[in-house]
Amino acid sequence: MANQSAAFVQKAGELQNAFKEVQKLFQPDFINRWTKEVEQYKEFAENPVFQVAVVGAIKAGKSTLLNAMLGEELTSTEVTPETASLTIFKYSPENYVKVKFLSRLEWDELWASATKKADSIFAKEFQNVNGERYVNEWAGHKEIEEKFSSIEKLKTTIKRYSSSKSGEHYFVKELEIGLSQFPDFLPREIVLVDTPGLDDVVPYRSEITTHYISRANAVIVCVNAKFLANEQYVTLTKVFEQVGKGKKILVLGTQADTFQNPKRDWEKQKLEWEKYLEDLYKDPALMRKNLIGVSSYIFSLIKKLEAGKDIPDTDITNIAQFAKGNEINIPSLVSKEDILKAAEDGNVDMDRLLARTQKKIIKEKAADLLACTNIPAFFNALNDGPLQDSTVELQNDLTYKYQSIENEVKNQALDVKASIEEQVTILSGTVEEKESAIRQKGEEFKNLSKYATEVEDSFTEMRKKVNAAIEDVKSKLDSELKKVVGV
Ligand SMILES: Nc1nc2c(ncn2[C@@H]2O[C@H](COP(=O)(O)OP(=O)(O)OP(=O)(O)O)[C@@H](O)[C@H]2O)c(=O)[nH]1
Ligand SMILES: [Mg+2]
Repeated sequence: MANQSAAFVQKAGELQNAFKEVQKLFQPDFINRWTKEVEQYKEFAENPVFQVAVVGAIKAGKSTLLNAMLGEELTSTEVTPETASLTIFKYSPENYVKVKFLSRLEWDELWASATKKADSIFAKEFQNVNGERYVNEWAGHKEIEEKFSSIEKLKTTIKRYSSSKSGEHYFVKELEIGLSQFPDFLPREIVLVDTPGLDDVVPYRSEITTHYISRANAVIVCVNAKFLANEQYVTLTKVFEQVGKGKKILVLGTQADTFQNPKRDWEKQKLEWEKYLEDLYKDPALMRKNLIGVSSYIFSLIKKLEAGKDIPDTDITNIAQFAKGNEINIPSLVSKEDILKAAEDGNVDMDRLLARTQKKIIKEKAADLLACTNIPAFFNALNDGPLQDSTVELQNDLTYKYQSIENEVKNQALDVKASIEEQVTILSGTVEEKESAIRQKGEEFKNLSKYATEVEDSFTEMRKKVNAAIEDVKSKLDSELKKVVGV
């Protein structure tokens, strides 16, 4: 991959040099546009990435899923709308956070979009954090980049710029997070992207996600496993329209642990969803493979226990309940020995004792329980599906993007060349030929009464385009023109 990308970086560099040459000869307006486009392409070719977007309605559990994938609580999860900007996670030898802010103009657009409705929640929340006093400092703020050796400090900074409780977060356009500990199961070229809810009350934010989807190489759509209503179906339809290939889309029924009986209820629900998704996937086998009910929250809790970290007793109860629904027995009994031991220590707290006992059993049965969360199945489906040919896809992306730039540049260059050649032919032709060219121009403008002026205009236009290199020919023509058209 590195060699191929270096070759494309070189090609992009060659294009840029060619632009500089053309720029010296003429100043066509498209050159600036192309220079910018090739610059962006070069950045991509220098560091090609395969983008995996996590999208869905607000509160679907997107951030919780990303935390499960990343093995750390990096993104803010809350019961109230939380993710307001694109948050990009990628591998990096050093941990870092890069924050891009909205320009003043973009902030004004967001504000207008957020306060369109008279009783805007956004405006109220903004007032609650005294947002007005942040505007001057943060709208249009220059990009910030900080490096971190400690993951805890990195988390604090992420929270500062992404949590809806902070004033700054309103002005953040994009957060990029570099992680030295990137999940083993993901290729290094992958970037994971957390997105604002597709149904965010602020249209400006939901549009960020809609636009982003078409750029992503793979999309994970999170839909609360309990609710597949018309709204979610519309969302899914939009995602399929934007992405095109069903192979690149995984649909996750999230928070599946909240079913009374997670396994059985999800199986039933899945059959129901399949009726809707069949039309979108157009391939029943692929649909069944890419539609998975997951319990990210439970997965992360068990992983924490496995890593020797503690979790609240209420979460132990949640896991025990989840286990029961999956026919894994975590008894609600405390052994006699434990009670006697606690009595010796003079502290018999039955709830605590039960949690401790259950925690031990959960750890013993961790592998089975993790499998029931379906997160491992989701990782497999991601690797076998959308990520399977990520390197080939990236290579195709590099080639395709380069070719489309090259083609457009070529076409535009050919247009300019043809127009210059035409002018040079006329300029160096005989008087008769010039007369005939003028006559031809005259034909083109025959419906216009001021034809003579138009002919002159068109020659003025030509004169502008023809550069100093043919200056001498032009001056000869000027005098000859005078003879022909008398100006
Ligand atoms: N029980 C359970 N709760 C979950 C699960 N996933 C998410 N939640 C809870 O659902 C709420 C929303 O989760 P988030 O991950 O913040 O959802 P989100 O889609 O990122 O939300 P926004 O960024 O605000 O749009 C939080 O209170 C989570 O703890 C899950 O698998 N099981
Ligand atoms: Mg979120």
